[in-house]
Amino acid sequence: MTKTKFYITTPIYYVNGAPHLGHAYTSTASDVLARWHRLQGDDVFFLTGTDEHGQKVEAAALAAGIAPQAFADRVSADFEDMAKTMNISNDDFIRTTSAHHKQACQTIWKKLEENGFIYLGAYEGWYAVRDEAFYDEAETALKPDGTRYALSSGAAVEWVVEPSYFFKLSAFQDKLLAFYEENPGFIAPTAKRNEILSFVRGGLNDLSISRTSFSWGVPVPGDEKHVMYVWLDALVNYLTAAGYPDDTAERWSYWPASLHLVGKEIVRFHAVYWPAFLMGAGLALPKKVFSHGWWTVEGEKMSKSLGNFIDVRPLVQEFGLDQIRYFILREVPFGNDGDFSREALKRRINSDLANGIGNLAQRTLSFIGKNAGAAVPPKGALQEADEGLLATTHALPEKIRAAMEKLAFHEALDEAWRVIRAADGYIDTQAPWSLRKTDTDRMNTVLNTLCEVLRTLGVVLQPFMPETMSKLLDYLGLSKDRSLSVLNTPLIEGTPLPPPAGLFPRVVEAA
Ligand code: ME8
Repeated sequence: MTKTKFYITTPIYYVNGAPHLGHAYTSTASDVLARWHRLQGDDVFFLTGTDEHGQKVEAAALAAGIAPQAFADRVSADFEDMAKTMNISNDDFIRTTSAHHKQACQTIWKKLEENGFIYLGAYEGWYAVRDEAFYDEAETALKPDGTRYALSSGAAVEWVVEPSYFFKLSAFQDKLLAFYEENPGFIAPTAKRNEILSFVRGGLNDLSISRTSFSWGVPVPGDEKHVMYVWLDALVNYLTAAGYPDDTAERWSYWPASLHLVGKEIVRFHAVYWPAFLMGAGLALPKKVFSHGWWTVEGEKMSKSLGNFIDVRPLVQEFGLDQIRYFILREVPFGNDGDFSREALKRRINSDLANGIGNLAQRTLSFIGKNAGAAVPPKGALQEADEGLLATTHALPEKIRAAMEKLAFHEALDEAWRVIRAADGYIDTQAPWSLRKTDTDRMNTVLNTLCEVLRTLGVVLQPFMPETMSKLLDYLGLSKDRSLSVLNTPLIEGTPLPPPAGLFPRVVEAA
């Protein structure tokens, strides 16, 4: 049987500044999905990388007094380091300054030109370097000090007049609307879809796709005074990594992408410009663009002026990797905005991880170590309480699958925690510590049931907390096959169990 292909991407991050919580968030969410699909047995290609061209990066390099390429090399390596720290399981890391990517950009440019969708003109209008975006005047406003800014992002805009190539975006309005209609799941969540639909219904202007006032970009083929607009360059990364323009490349079988996961501020680029470019080049369109919300930090927007960008790496050092991964996916319904605070983080670590799954595992496994021969206990006749808990447990993988399908990470975790609470209640009522003195067969059945609960939790939570769940599965004596399908085979009674250690230490408040 051929495996289902699943090609998932993060945005490629600008190398003008250091990686922060927002980048770690998108990458972690994508990672959880990639790992979930692998667990399901899908053939996954997971891509992340860095967006290295454009005016913003050139300006940052200049300010640092370093040549743009050397600057990009340094910051890109820092993004790779962040991915490593967060245990991101990407299959490739693309850099837009690579030779292959340049070739991919120039090929698609020529294709669009050949197909009659590119013409030379002159751009005169507003541009925000911070957003690398062109804005209509109606999308901007004046500040009291007379400077103009983009309403959607707050970024300063400047008046730009320069020769420019244009992409005939206006020719794609009806095609895009028909595509959205036929593929209602293409843009999610629904509120975002509605916003994009109304933007496209309002009419599309042709899009400036080259710049001449700086040179840090991919040269336009045949007219090297121009560099390509950084968003055209950037979006093409998703094709480059799949082998484009070599349609015989093995990677090409992953195209079209299954999912572009992006922050809410860049949906227009992914859900309007990108499908239009692909239609213009005669290429297949991605299946879905999902927009997630933004984090504030301790109630404030992260910004240069406040200097409150959070680097997740020191947090990982302080609180533990899986603790951070869990927190960011549990705290906020995916798609909504949320606030990151140390208090909320500590609360979740203590209540959900240390007192929740950590305590359940420790209670069960240390009890087995001391009182049940440090091996998977044998199961006797099941009673109603066992059957009830096992039914809840065995329903969990499907519930998680359904939640993951709609990227409802918080719901997936909530379902798992329902099982944890049910198991806690079960231990209290079954009281294995009393059974130890009165009925060891029954005690073993209770412990076997708890091992099955822990095994199920350990397997399905691997995508969220890979390191810790791998430890838990080690403590349960599971062999190396830890995909969802192992849950179809019974636990092997008598498997010796190693001495367990605590999974999640409590965070102790400084006095
Ligand atoms: O936009 N909360 O790169 P970028 C949550 N290069 N997520 C956040 C965030 C926050 N406060 N801040 C940033 C670009 N993000 C382009 C993309 S793709 C072809 C080109 C995340 O470095 C979120 O995923 O500005 C957002 O979309 C991304 O970082 C923007 O990263």
